[in-house]
Amino acid sequence: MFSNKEKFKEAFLKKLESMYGKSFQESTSRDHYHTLGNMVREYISANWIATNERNRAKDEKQVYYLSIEFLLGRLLGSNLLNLGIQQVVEDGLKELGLELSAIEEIESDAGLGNGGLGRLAACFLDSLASLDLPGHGCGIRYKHGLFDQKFVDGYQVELPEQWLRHGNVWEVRKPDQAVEIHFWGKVESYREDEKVRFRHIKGEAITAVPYDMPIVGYQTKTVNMLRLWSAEPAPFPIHKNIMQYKRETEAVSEFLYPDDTHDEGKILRLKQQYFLVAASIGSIVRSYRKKNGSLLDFHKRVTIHINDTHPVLAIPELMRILLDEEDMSWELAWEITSQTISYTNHTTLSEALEKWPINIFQPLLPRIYMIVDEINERFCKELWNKYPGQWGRIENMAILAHGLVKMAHLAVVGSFSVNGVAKIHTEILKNREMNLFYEAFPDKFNNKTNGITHRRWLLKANPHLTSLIKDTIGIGWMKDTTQLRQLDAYANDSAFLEKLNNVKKKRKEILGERIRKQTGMVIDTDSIIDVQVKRLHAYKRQLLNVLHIMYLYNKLREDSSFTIHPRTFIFGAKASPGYYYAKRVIKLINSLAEKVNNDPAIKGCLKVVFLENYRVSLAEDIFPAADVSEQISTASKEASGTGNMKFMMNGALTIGTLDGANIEIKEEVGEENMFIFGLTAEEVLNFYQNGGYRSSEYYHHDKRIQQVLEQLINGFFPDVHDHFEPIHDSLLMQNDEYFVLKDFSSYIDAQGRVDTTYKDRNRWLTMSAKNIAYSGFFSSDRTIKHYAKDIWGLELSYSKS
Ligand code: 26V
Repeated sequence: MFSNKEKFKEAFLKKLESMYGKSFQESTSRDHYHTLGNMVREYISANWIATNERNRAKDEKQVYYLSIEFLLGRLLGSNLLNLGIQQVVEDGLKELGLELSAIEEIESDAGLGNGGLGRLAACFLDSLASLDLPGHGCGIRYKHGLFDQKFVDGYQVELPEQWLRHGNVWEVRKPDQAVEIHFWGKVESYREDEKVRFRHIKGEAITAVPYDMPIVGYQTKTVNMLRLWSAEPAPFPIHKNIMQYKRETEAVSEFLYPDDTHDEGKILRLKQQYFLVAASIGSIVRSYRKKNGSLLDFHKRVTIHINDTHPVLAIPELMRILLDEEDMSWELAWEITSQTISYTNHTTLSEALEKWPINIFQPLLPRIYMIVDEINERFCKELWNKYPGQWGRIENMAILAHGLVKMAHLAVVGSFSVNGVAKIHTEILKNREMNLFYEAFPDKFNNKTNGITHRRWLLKANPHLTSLIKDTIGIGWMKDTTQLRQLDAYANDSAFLEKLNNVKKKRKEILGERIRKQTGMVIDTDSIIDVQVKRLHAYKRQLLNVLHIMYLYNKLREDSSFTIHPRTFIFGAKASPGYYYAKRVIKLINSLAEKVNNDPAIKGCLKVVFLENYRVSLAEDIFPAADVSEQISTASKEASGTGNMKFMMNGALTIGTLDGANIEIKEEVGEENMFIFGLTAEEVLNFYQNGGYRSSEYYHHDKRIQQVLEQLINGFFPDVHDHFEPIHDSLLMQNDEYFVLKDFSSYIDAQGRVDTTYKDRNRWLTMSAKNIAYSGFFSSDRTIKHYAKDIWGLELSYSKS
């Protein structure tokens, strides 16, 4: 049906009629979307079945990527692209008077993630399938993804997200493969065959129903699986009020937690974590048993990868199955479990490390707690033998301590591999945050620098740049992004640079049009488009960006000799609903926009745009249009960042600190092709360790700082009274934890270099070309090949390693 446009048109019209019983004339865009979506899913199904059969028949190791988040975005466009039928569909629809891009717009984003961690999981799935690797996702089918963000008078308001309102064409519900999960209750011991055994009784059961989504590889026949679990009431008698039971059960997969949450210890969150783990492992073990019988070689044929600590209960859950259901000895069960699990850490921020109070954990998961307790007991004994008498060390490494279950400790102890997500992050893990564990188990630790799928973030998001690259160096880079380096030969070729300039201009116009439709604002597409898009968090320092804009505004008003190339500052960011500080920064950005955008005195040289509801589909229009990529975290705090890679691949130049993967960007493209500023991670960590930073000194010695800080509290923003006082105070009274004032001056200098460089169009374009040329390293294909080879022990059979 997709072999040529005539066949496609015919099949499309037939499908439309059979699905809706309507004529083409009467049909709506939504009908078109659902028709096309269903056709594509059916088209995928033959390869999906074949991949499943191959996996069942062959003795190949399977990887399961367990993640509490998968931030997929829209799937129609990426599926068409990966299947290689985009053009046929586009042409066929055109002849019917329909625009494919308009139909794609109907799809809701699958926004089952907060940010970097969830989007990384989605990029990894794309790479796994595209590299023909047997790797599957396991997650939760949240009824509501991350909240929708609205601004009301410049303040963030959260609305429930509704991605399933019109159904989901990509999923297949499999009620016959449901798994039962037990919470609460108690553990009973009994004797059988001279052994003490345990059973979990009087628990409350809930049913986990899988919804499977196909993950299509690019130009391959592989179709992997993303299995998302939905919580439903179990079909048997219960002692509780039935309405209450139904409500409580369904609540488990109702909402994605807006992570960065400061509301710790929420029992529902722990329920979600065990729900994901028990359902996933239950179904993995079931299909493994069906194929292999015994679980003795489980670790040789299965790897379960845990994306951060949220799925860490995979460790005690697998132990439970091996001990209680398979009747294995502790030693054997532990050998198999710890050789099955691998773990990625995504942050060193101490407030983000998960710890659960035992008094919440134990009653909810009594058998799992017993097992964790025993893991801890044995681990502490092992440490005692290794480090006799070193109580302090053992206390700091224990899994259970001070009434808490420390999830990261459990993850390190129960896995065979621990990896960080960029070089510097892994070094900080090894030498600081997890140093004691590194000393005890140095061989477990390794680095896997993050990547992004160039298919979504370049081929799909930026077809204009894609065709320029194709016209220039051919198509080899599409399967092997390191070949983008061939573009370096064109970095001084004026004909190429002119085309690159035209592409950027075109993409700015597309973004400009979207901004006009969404906000009514008109942006200058000849201005420098300077973008910071990411979650709002103090360590990411959106505030540094804001204070710099305030400085520019003041300078432009006060110093008539000061000129800059016009700049449009674009922000996109959601703040966690309970993160009041971050919400004040949102209001500050909106207040600043109001002020700057309505002041004729600055003659259109500055504009500030804060786009509502930043999400994957919006991001796809933002990255291609950007000139400047803001990556300005306090050094040492951003584990990797992945937006930085998307900007680079689309030819934006980075202004950033030496943090996360910015460091590897620098290694690839060279410091001369970016704008580095600020404290290094080592300097930051030294300040934290030894003190010596006094933010007030920077205030007193720098008039520019004095002025912008005063403006936060002196009525400069007339509508807010004292709303920004906590921001002001965090910088002065609380000694500026994130070194905003310390880095302010060097940031202004770096922004000055951005301005000067941009004015030299050829130089800028050369730098932009070089950024694209050296971005190939950041394809998630590279990352996944390294995971496959070094951690998972998969054969890269069809792909080059
Ligand atoms: C969670 C929390 C929770 C408590 C309050 C503070 C806080 C701050 C951050 C987080 C996020 C933790 C996990 C995460 O999303 N990490 C991100 O993972 C990306 C993919 O590896 C990486 O690129 C980002 O640098 C990293 O922040």
